[in-house]
Amino acid sequence: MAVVTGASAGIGEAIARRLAKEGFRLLLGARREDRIRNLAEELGAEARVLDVSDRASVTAFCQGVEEAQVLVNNAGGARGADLVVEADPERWRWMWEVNVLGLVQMTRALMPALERSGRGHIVNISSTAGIEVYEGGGGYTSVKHAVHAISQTLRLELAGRPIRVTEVMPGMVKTDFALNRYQGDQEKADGVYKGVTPLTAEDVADVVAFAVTRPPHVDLDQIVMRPVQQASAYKVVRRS
Ligand code: NJP
Repeated sequence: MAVVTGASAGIGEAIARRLAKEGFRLLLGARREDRIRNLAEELGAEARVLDVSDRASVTAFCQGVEEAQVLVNNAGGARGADLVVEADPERWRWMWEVNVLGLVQMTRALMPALERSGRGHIVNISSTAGIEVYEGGGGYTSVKHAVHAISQTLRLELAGRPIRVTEVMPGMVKTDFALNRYQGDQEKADGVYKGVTPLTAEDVADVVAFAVTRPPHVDLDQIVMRPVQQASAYKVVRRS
């Protein structure tokens, strides 16, 4: 079985669709119940409401999961683009609770099930923001740097056990990510992708599918992927 968090939209939804095609049984989680239920019905999967930042919700979600081969920690995102000296603590708290503590809580809760599968695989969807910084990105880059550090630490701590850890680090992907980051400001969100052919959620799902279908002795540690027009957070060559 594969468990996907944040499967109600964007990259998580695309991963769910792709892993279903690869033949995985799926357990899908997110807060928007109608969306995950519809998707689960379409894919013949199971859906449960999940707020990764809420310990009780994580416990309830993972209840009864005896065996899981794959856990995709995808739930996450950015809120705002505050300068560090103007950081809004509520926005930063949201980013830390979902991207970092949510990932840790899910990983901890499913560890016995991953181990029982005999070939567990944790896939953390982090970001190029986990290895780069930019002005106004302090909140988001710090949480994804934390995901980067945790992924590497996990790999050390799990060495010798049958569990792989893959960190997928995408650059710009066209989803609701920017719209959510800028609290529904469509113009601002559109500006992020202006003049660029961004990655699609399916591009990321493709890479996740590749990683989880390698033979069990092969661990793809880190996969960095970007649109060709985005050489770094700083260097995006836009069509005029
Ligand atoms: O974003 P979006 P993406 N508990 O906003 C869920 C990373 N990334 O698909 O709960 C459980 O369309 C939310 O579901 P819901 C990014 O940091 C992206 O682009 O129903 N789930 C929805 O399904 C993130 O880690 C880009 O609202 C929660 C999903 O998360 C991952 O890719 C670039 C939740 C967000 O879907 C997927 O983001 C990059 C909670 N508490 C990394 N809170 C990019 N798009 O450019 C949210 O480098 N969700």
